[in-house]
Amino acid sequence: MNLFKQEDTIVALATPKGKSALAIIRISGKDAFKTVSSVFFDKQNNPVQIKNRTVHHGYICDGTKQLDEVVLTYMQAPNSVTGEDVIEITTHGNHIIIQSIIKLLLSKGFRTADKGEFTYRAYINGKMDLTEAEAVNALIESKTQKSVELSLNSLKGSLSNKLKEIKNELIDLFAYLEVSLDYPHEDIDFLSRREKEESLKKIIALTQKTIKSYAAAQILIDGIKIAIIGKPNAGKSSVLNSILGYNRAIVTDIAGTTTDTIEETIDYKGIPFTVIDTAGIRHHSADMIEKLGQERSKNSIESADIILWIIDANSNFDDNDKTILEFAASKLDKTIVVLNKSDLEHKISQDDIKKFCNPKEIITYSCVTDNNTDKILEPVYATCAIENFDADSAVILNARQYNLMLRFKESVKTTLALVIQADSDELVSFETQNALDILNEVLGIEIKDDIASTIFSKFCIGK
Ligand SMILES: Nc1nc2c(ncn2[C@@H]2O[C@H](COP(=O)(O)OP(=O)(O)OP(=O)(O)O)[C@@H](O)[C@H]2O)c(=O)[nH]1
Ligand SMILES: [Mg+2]
Repeated sequence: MNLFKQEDTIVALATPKGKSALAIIRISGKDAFKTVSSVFFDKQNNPVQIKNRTVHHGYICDGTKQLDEVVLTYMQAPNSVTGEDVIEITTHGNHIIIQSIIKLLLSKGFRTADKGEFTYRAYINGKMDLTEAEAVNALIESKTQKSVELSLNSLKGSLSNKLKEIKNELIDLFAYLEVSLDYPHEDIDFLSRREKEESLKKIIALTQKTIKSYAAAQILIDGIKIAIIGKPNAGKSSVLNSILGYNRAIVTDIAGTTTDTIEETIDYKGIPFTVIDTAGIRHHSADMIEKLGQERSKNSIESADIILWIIDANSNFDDNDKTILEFAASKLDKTIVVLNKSDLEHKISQDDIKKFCNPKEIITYSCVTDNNTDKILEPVYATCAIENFDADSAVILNARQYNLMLRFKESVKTTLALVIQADSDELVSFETQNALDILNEVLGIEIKDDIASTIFSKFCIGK
């Protein structure tokens, strides 16, 4: 990101590339008004007087050539999304038109915006803090209704407000400590030890609640990975197709039909479930392709949050099943066994399986007669443990915020220990300042340019 070139006026397509009814070209910077005014004309080819907070209709022209009939809005600095002069041009959603308008604006001295640069400018100009800027990105990336709600709440300031509440509590304490340091001979105890302790304990409790929100938020935002494993022909691909509700994977009665992993994501009760069908695992794999496929199956087991182990009820628990048991051994607490083909004669029962292993759960199922995949998905959902999660509360959205909040909590705990030990106010004050610095980093106050650059580079262009 061109962090040091804020004097540039930037332009980018804010809507996705490709054919669409409409597209929006976004411009921000000091030359936006003057330059766009010079290329914007009405039907009679007269320049249009662009007014603040007004929607205008007209034509973007390159000399005498009309490039497109457009609608344009102007938001004058500082009352705009970036805090600078912002113009949005709504064009027809044709790539040639969009490119010709952007090319024209670039020829007039604008620069193409870097990833996240509009949001970066909003942040730099105090329109939002870093947690709110990060919420913008989380919102765009949201895959389910629940993660949309979460990100939207953060964007409206739920996390930011909570952090500011914590910060104010800490600043109060810091102020008292500083005063007592500045006037050491005054015989006034501004804050008793008990009051200091109470204040710090309150901060720790608030911080802990916020930190706890991350696990649930991660599940809601990133979802969970579910690997379907089992020996060849157990019905893995059939289970995947049942879950998806359409025939995504090829199903045949030939053992070894699936040779590669097949990945699809569904939205189950607001959580993105990424379901991965894998190649059947055999005790002795035959050819090269099968070996490579099984290698991928093993990798899927390792990276999965939940394993659906499909066992064929119509077949004996054989060496192939035992090989799978070895692979999944360390993850049995995350393994749900699906005793499939239960419509056929049972050669193995739930009790037989329990003799071999102790998975999280065993479900009896049939891809032929059971048309209710909730039987499989509900136990998977239960493992996510998000029932009591309050999406309206302050929620940590990403690893950056999470790691900093852990550090913050440790720092406040150290401060509390110092207060309890009745250490000098100087030491307590020093540690309080350290905690405040960490909190400021979460909010993006006085952070280094390279940190900001890394954060905003994760955004898409035009945002
Ligand atoms: N009766 C019955 N047949 C099933 C059931 N599930 C799958 N099958 C059949 O079992 C055979 C194998 O199914 P697949 O879904 O291809 O099995 P797979 O585990 O993906 O097999 P590979 O990809 O070869 O490892 C097919 O003929 C399916 O129609 C079931 O619940 N009941
Ligand atoms: Mg298959």
